[in-house]
Amino acid sequence: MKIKERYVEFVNENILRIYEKKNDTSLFGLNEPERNVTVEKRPAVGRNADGSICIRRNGVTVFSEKAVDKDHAPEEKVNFDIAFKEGHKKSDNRRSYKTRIGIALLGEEDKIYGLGDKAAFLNRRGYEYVSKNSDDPTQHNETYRSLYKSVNFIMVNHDRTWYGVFYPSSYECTFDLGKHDPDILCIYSDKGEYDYYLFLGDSPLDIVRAYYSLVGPGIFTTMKFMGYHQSRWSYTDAEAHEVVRRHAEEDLPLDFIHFDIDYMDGYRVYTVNENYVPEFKKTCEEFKKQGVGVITIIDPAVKKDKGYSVYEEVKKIRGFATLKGKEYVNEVWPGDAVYPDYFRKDVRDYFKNITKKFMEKYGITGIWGDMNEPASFKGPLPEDVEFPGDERMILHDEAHNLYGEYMSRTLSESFREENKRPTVITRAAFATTARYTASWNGDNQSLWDHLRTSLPQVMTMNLCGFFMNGVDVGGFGNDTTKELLIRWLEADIFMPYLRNHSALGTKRQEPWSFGCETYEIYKKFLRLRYEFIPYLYTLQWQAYKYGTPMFAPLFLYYPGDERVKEINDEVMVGDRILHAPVVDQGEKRRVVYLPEGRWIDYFTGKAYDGGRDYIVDMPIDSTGIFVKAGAVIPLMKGKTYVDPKEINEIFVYHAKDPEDRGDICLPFDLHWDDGESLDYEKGVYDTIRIKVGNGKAEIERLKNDFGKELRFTLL
Ligand code: MIG
Repeated sequence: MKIKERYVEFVNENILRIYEKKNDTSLFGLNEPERNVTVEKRPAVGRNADGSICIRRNGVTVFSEKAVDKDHAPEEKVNFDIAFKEGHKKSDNRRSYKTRIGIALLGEEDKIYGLGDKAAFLNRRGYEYVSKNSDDPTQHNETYRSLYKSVNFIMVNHDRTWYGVFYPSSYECTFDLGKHDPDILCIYSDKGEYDYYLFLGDSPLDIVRAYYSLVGPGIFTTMKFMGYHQSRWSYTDAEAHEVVRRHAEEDLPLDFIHFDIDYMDGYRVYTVNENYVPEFKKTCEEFKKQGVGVITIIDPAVKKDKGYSVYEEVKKIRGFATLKGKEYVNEVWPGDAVYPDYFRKDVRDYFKNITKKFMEKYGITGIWGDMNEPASFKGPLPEDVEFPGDERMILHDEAHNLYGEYMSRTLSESFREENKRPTVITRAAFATTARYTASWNGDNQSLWDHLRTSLPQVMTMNLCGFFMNGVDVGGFGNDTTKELLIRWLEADIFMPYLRNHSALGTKRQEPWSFGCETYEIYKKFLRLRYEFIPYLYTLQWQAYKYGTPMFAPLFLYYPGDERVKEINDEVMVGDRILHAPVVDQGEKRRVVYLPEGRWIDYFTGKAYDGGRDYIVDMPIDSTGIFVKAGAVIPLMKGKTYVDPKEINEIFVYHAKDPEDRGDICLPFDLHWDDGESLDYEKGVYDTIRIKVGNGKAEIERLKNDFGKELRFTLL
């Protein structure tokens, strides 16, 4: 097959751009990483017989394109119908794709990771996915092709070699990961160009970081945000008070309570229904005094309603999307609704300002952005709905996957302007969206399957630069059970964003919903979470700063170990904690694989030799936390909410190996700052190296620009 002119551009020694015609990336702006490539360090670029590109590194072929013809194209078939109500149409027309990028899968054992929030396992080989943000609430599983986020980044492992590919287009595209031909991975698009980034490196961490240098940096949230969030669709004022009261009475940690759509007046965004939440301002103030922040949901679509100020004011600046020049109307929660054109600066400014005013008026701490795929109850928005952005007309087909990003960006600006870190959460996202917001993975269900899925899903989001991500603990849809709720909290206890949330009409799943035993176990684990906050906060810092995932698959740290490449139910929390929770109903023990080295059971102190499987007992009130022998971990104690001003003492846990007399120590560099402002961007923070020697904690201040005084006590 004849191949058109194809260019290879070296961005640096780890990043190449291969293209026939470049995609227009102006709407999401990728970074320009430093161009430092020297001739000696360049990988060798060759051409296959058909003219396609292949790459050799250190004398080994690590990457090879493979031309694919038109007939290779998969069928567009959508496997749901339950969701018709929310406007998801079936379309099963066969399409021919303008762009077909083919990449050879060099071995039968090659693994493919990535693609953001897609369910349900780490390795996606053999499946097909579509990047088109969707809010379809049908049960998310491994054959489910589109979810809320379009993160066009994959990472491929062949033997000991790794590479990554990013497809930089916001138009719909399809990833056929060896479904139609087991030896070929294909990226198809009708409107995107033949253009992709290729990431090379010696390890998966190199690849992940190279990708992050292009799309990052991700959000760095407040320390408080890493506390526990309790939510439900939709708390009334009285219910919210009950939640806060019970948490306070029992010293059960809590940092945020969420108000879902019913707090609004007729689902009009930026209004409050005084019947549902009377004296909302007073409520927010009272909660704040108890250390609990309020997060309110905001949907993008605005009720089409004469006299409603948001509608009228945005209309005045012609700030809503149009179709053939006329205001485009679809339906969402408030009934007839219109879509803000966040692609325009004046519209963003308007929403930035009302967000600020709204939060100030009531004392709201954060905003939870939902329905920003954007969702539409009366069928999808036509591809030619117009967002007349600032510089050019943007049609919905290009805007769709970026809509959540532009909304999140708007919301986050409301915080940044006041030197505050954004407390913003989004459902929909594109590859670059983590720059502005934390995220959650939408409407899972109270199913054991979805508990299991939560781990690879959040690990994968972390590989893709979305560190501050989480799922609805306990499951959103359907009824949870006592055992499922307990195991879910245990399993997700180190998730960067930790929120219990459930849907209208489902069994309640607050910590006390299943009686005493559940309550006690819940308490034990929430307290454990809070103990680890100094550690988790530092991991978030390392993630933000260096692109190192904080919630990672084992292969990231042990890429040479074949055994770990498909472990979906164990997580590395940083480089030194391995968490292996029970994720199956009725299980009281589980197989735990520990990679090379020595590992210490956090609860019992028992030491294990790595490189093999163990069967470990885990009754209902326990989970498997294993710490690398010698590792130091900074903890805090006795806190039921996170206020960095009130943290004065760090407790130092040292994973002492009972068989080690030499006092092996793996130091830890604690990150500390004010926990809430953007001053860290100006270098106002501390880096404190913690070591253990002579039976006590030894401290070395590597950087002291914040100058926090902390006591360090060895446990
Ligand atoms: O169409 O606001 O994913 O967390 O509770 C459903 C109500 C709308 C979907 C979100 C969910 C939220 C719910 N929302």
